[in-house]
Amino acid sequence: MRYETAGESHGRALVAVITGVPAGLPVDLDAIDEDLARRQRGYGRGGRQAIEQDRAVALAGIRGGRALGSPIALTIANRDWENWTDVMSPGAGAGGAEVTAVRPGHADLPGCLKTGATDARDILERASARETAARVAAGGIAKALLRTAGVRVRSLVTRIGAASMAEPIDLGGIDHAAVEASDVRCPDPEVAQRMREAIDAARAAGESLGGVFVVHAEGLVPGLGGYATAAERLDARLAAAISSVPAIKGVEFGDGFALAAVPGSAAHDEILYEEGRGFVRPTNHAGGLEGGMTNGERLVVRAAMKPIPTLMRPLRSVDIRTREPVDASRERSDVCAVPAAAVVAEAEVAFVLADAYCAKFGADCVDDLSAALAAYRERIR
Ligand code: EPS
Repeated sequence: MRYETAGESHGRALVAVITGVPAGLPVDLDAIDEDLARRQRGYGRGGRQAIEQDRAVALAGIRGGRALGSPIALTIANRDWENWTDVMSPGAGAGGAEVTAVRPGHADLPGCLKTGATDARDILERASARETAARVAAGGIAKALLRTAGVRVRSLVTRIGAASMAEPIDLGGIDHAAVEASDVRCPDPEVAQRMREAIDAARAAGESLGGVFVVHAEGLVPGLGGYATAAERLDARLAAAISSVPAIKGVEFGDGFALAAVPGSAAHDEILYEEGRGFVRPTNHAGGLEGGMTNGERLVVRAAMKPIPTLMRPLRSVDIRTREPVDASRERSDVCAVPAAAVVAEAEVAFVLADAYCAKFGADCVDDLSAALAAYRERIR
């Protein structure tokens, strides 16, 4: 399974094209819309989310609630387009709302240098995290496939700025309903309140805030991915997918960087065998990944998001045209989008996992995939 997106933040619409989806896969567009709504939520979001009510419209590849096996095309309208037609219309003569005071931390400067643009709007319209709505829609197709395989991908936010949950976090004991009900995706009400206060303080100071989220997946069979070639290694593919989410600066699996400080006996997960359950591990330091493959335990991926680069109290910059010092440009933006990024990362993780299921069990027909998966489960008991 592969996806590609198109669309500018204030253009007419976003588009996602997903290929390699097994024929017959049940696709619930309402579930995709719910994920789009989850991405829009979050304490600390800016004015744009009040304008948009993201919904996926299927243009191709789905018939009667099932994938045809042909490329799936999904589109999400930008309601804000109505306010930007003079600036963003593809027709000759459109323009204005130019940005030359490039923002530190955004794609503005390297994007202009790379492409020769002298208006950072040509860059930022695409580099905007608005594009991640299309990724969430694409990830919805992956989640549909994972549902048939008994896999559930979830996320929570563990840190916003200085407000953090106590470690270690028991992912098996997480109240998922509390995460979904929380506007910061944090199940601990006391920490969630401190997160909100941190966001309020950042907003008042013209600042922005980053944080940490965890994406985890249950129900995975062992042996997804591969040890034999670099391209098959699932941790490498997951790291690439999550790092591709705007503003992600760090990714770790399981105990991650903390494993560097402990001896081997405290780092690895002993192997036990239980009749009926098969191979089990009393611990999960590895985060469900060994040798570039799933090992059947919960997949645990943690990522760090930097603070959003658009600051109402701007940093020093240079005008891209005059090379004169200026304050960086200010645009409507979010103060904190960590809860949204967690939902986007769910989609990215789901896509990598769904692709790994297709690679191992077949991508032509969903019933063949299910039969191959059942046979595999039986063999490895
Ligand atoms: C976003 C939409 C954008 C921003 C934000 C995320 O909409 P607008 O630019 O119209 O306010 O709110 O984008 C960024 C943080 C960014 O760096 O570009 C969204 O839908 O997620």
